[in-house]
Amino acid sequence: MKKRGIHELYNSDPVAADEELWGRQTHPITRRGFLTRSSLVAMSTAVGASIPFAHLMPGGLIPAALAQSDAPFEIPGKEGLVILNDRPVNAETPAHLLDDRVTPAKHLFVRNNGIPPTTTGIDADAWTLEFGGESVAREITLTIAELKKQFKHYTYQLQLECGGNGRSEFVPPASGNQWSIGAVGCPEWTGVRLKDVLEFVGIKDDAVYVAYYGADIHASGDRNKVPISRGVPVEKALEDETLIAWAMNGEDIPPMNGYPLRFVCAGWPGSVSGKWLNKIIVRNQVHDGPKMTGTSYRIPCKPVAPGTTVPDDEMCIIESMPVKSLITFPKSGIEHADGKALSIRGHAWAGDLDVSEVHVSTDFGATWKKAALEAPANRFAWQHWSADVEFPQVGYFEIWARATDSAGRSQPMVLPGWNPKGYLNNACHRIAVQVV
Ligand SMILES: Nc1nc2c(c(=O)[nH]1)N[C@H]1C(S)=C(S)[C@@H](COP(=O)(O)O)O[C@H]1N2
Ligand SMILES: [Mo]
Repeated sequence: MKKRGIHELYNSDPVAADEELWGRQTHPITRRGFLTRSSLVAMSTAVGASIPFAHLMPGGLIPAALAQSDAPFEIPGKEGLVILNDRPVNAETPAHLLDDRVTPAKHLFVRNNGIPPTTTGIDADAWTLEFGGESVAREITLTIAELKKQFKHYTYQLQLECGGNGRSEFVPPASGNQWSIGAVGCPEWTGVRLKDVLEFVGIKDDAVYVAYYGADIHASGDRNKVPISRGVPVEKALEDETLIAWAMNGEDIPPMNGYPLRFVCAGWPGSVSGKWLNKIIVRNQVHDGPKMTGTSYRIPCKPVAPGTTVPDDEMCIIESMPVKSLITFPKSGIEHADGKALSIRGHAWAGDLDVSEVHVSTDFGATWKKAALEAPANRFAWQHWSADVEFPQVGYFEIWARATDSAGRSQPMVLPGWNPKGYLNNACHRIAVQVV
């Protein structure tokens, strides 16, 4: 059986795939919970090689060679991204296409909650940004041309990660786009500091929150509803790196990523970075716009057992994203010649914090080797890491990467705390390597 065939089968219908591939076995193998002693032979067959470190593999682990998908999808200008949903459009980036130090426009994921506005042919300089809310001193409107003229420009490399990145791993499953690992990117953004603009507009002493509205339309088509309007506490909003941006990587922001203007507030869930930005409000209370309440971008304040129904007043808004890393080279599933070291690399990031260390393992986490780690280009930029690894013999191996943040917290090897909507999965990324 060809590996490709298994990929396709599993991507289209995991249950049917399990039946077709393993139906005649006494102990059927499910995609979630792959490994039991009895399935070892079947698993080796499926990955096309023996697995020398099989005895170290945690029970229930699906080999990365089978768990990952790179089925092609085309959005103009976003070639190679994997579609998760087309209404609204959501597409993630396979890890190996995130190898660039600065994420190119074509490889930045797309996460839409509603219908994007049509912006082709508009006069971007005339696009307006309105200021309002109970705690704003002056209700004024500025055009992009005025923003560009009146305030100092800043360029920062800022990481953007959807709070639901990694959702597909949760058991019981969480509804929503089944992101695997690619709802993240780190382009360079150019714009003005929100704090400079808010200093000009003026905020009242009772201000506690700053929130955005965008020009996209609710998925139902109802113009009285907005798809999403989120915000952050004033202190986070006023950080140096919080931008009102009109450019990404020195060019117009791509249409699907918020052209002509977006809010960029790095380190927190991507949902706080409003696209097609047309209004900023300063609030005297925690913002209560769509996707601020209930189970949206909120997690149980205290850990709960998987599947628990959590009362509303025991849910807390997600703030800084947890430490995480990606292996961006090589691509999962490569063949590597026995006896030679393999140079691997990737990025790591840690929400509001820095990454202090990255370790890699080739034996399912039994032993770890420290990787070389670079400083970030600026605060909130992901950090590049690299390492050389060796394999003791031919066979199926996995490379795992684990980052540690400046507060000493590391990525878990297994799924972290369950929550109703499947946020904040920062489990280690892993790739498959066939040593031949
Ligand atoms: N106006 C608007 N802003 C938005 C969204 C949206 O649907 N509409 N999605 C948010 C979410 S959930 C994420 S993760 C990021 C995704 O940004 P990207 O599509 O540029 O990658 O945008 C955020 N900003
Ligand atoms: Mo998101």
